[in-house]
Amino acid sequence: MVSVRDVVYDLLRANGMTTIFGNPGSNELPFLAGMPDDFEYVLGLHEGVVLAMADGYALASGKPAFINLHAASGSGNAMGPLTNSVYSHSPLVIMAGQQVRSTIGQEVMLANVDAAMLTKPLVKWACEPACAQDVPRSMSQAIHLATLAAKGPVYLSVPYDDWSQEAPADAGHLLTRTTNVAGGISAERAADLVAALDGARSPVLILGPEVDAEGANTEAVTLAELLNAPVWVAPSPSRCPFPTRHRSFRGVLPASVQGVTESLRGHDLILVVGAPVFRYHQYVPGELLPDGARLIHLTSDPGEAARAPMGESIVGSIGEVLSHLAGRVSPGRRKPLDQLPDIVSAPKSSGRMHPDALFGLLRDIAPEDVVYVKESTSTTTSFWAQADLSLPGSYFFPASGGLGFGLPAAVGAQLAHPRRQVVGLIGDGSANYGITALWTAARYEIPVIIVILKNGTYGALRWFSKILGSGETPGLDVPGIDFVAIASGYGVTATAVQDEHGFVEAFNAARASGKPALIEVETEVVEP
Ligand code: TZD
Ligand code: CA
Repeated sequence: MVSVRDVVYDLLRANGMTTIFGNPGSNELPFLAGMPDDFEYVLGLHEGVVLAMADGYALASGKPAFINLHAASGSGNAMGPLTNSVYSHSPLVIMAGQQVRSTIGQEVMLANVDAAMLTKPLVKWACEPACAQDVPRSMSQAIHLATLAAKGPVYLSVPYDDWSQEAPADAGHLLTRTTNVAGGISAERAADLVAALDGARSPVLILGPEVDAEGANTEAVTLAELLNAPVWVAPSPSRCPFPTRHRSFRGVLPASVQGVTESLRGHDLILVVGAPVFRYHQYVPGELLPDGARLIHLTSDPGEAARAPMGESIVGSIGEVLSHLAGRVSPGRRKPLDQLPDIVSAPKSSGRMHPDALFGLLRDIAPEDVVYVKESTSTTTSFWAQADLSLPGSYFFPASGGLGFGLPAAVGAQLAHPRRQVVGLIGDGSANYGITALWTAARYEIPVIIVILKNGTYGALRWFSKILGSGETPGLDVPGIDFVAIASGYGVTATAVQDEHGFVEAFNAARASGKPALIEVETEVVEP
């Protein structure tokens, strides 16, 4: 007999999802017991960490990730980090174990009451299959829906007595299914777009995370060079879509209405690619667009297109549209932009290290293909001023601003990238939301390097309270956390360093060890 469980393992295998990120409970045991040998189970000690590790893995690998959580309580623990996965369009298939079908209505212990409602505001789709025989097809639906543009997390609740049931005779069809979006652009619309770009006096490109997710960075460079146009990264970026030392690169747009409009003043055509229009943060009202500017928006996400407050949106495949434009826009219509000035590093200090100095040092000593996962919220300006990122997939940041992503996502990204060094740049506040990922890194010998920027405070909130004019606020300082002791407790080698020399030594030792490591650095408080 072929069971429902057999077919679901076959389906996961057929879709390349042989790593299971999870934290088990009684409802999940019948699925997990006797897991096939070609599967790997990665245990996380808290479901928020499980989810964020899987997210880092999915983002870094570009493949869907499978997550197994325990009932409602495990799912609830995962929902904080899940807010990020929605906006990073992470293809996550979350499966939660459910009590025996016939007992859910009685609300027995660990029944997930109204399971499909639980994660609904966040996921693309949530379902508890109507019967055991529909579990394989529902799992297939979950995988395809998570990976079709716009990608995103989905949620499936499966009663544990379903696993041993006989699978439907025709379930084999599911194993060879494929789904694709034919997301090109019509010839007519493409011609309009090329004409608009060719005819613009002063076009500007605003690039978002989807450009990097699609690996369309090279096409974006070609387009920027043909147009001789400046390039900004869209506000609140979760990825880096463009080489940061390219002469077109202008940095990250401020995350306020007024900040965006001021930065774009003088341009007559604003082309936004692969980002929402726009993901503002601080509320500084103003004109949505500079006078006389036309905004055209390319995205694969109908939701992003529909909710934008201005502009003309085109929904389609970013990669295809960008490569189409890069092959057709006329070169040499505007004069080349000036070369960028050299990066100015912060002067060496004897006390706490300035974040500029730390990021400048990393730029010089980290390998060229380093992957940064960053969750230190007050150091954004410092980071972008110092960064020299040129390869796709080099930078990840929590896409909804929900802390608890960074440290575990760095572990997940390192698992996905055996050949690239992943470095987590994590604030002494943020680290605590996902700290147990250190244990997973140690347990599975995942050689990630976690750098803790220890400034003793919730730096970004100090700055925010200034913006809001809200005055002195309780609960903003986090002094006295000993991350070296915590990391040692979880089995990760850790060092506190005092200066640049100490940092270089610790970083090189971590790299040579092939094991996870944590480096704690006392840093100056700066503003985002
Ligand atoms: N809780 C969660 C889950 N997400 C949040 N974004 C916050 C609380 C609020 N918050 C921010 O938005 S930034 C921040 C908090 C607490 C401070 C983070 O401190 P840090 O980084 O030490 O990690 P900086 O560089 O000192 O700001
Ligand atoms: Ca801090």
